[in-house]
Amino acid sequence: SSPHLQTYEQRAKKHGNPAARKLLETMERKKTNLSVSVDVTKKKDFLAIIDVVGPFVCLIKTHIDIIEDFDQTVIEHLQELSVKHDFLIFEDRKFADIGNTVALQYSSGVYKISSWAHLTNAHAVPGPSIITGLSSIGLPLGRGLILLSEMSSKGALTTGSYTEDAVRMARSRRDFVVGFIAQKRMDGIGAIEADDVTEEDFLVLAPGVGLDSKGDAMGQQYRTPREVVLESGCDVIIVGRGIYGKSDQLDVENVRKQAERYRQEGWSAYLERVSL
Ligand code: BMP
Repeated sequence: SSPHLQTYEQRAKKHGNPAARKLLETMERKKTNLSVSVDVTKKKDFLAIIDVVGPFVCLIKTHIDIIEDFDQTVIEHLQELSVKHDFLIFEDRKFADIGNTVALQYSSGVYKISSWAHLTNAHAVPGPSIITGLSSIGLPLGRGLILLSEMSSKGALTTGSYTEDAVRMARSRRDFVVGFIAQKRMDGIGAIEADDVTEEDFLVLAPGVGLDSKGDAMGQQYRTPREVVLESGCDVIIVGRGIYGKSDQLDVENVRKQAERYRQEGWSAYLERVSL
């Protein structure tokens, strides 16, 4: 049956990529398909939010380049928290250049993303060479790549044949590409008869998730965990402001409450889905 009707545990056993396998195992063990996107600019707030939501998530999503007071201790603490709370790390870098450049951006510079992020992502726009470049660094380290095949923002150009071509790119590199940023499952999309799609299991990570708001003033659009997981078959819900609210007024107790609430919503939608 289609991967989204199988349990995360069943899928973990069959997955060929170590980062995807570890993520699926973590989801099953902690009973969570929640990823929190920690988009704040101070390292103190960044680490405080992660310490509070850690018990409720399978994956922490970062934009490491928005932290104003970044230094190497941010990564050290992030890694300590990932062990303490048992979650994986996903740097939402959205690479979008030629293979040689993305290989350097992934491995080098200030952030050395490949040394600490289990997952990172890339736009499909440069074509297959972006996967060649990133995999030359990430594959030996056991990392996984997520391709953006759809975006959550109003008017996104990631539709139709672009989405199909992105899925085709992923299909030809299943050793390294483990899933998509998308709004729905991509099973069989763009496949031609010669493609064997029966063995493919792409994880679908869905941003644009919120319970109390339909969007923001800059084009973001929100759907509920139930819409995303049950109706659209996505595997991981990515929630940012829905959990930490306004970062200049951090209310730690409320952050904990919201993380538990989204975990519960996402997990019950998953349970309903696999029991269909
Ligand atoms: P929020 O829940 O606060 O709207 O945050 C969503 C997060 O997901 C942001 O970090 C954004 O960069 C990311 N994201 C998105 O919203 N839509 C996409 O299509 C792809 C993303 O990575």
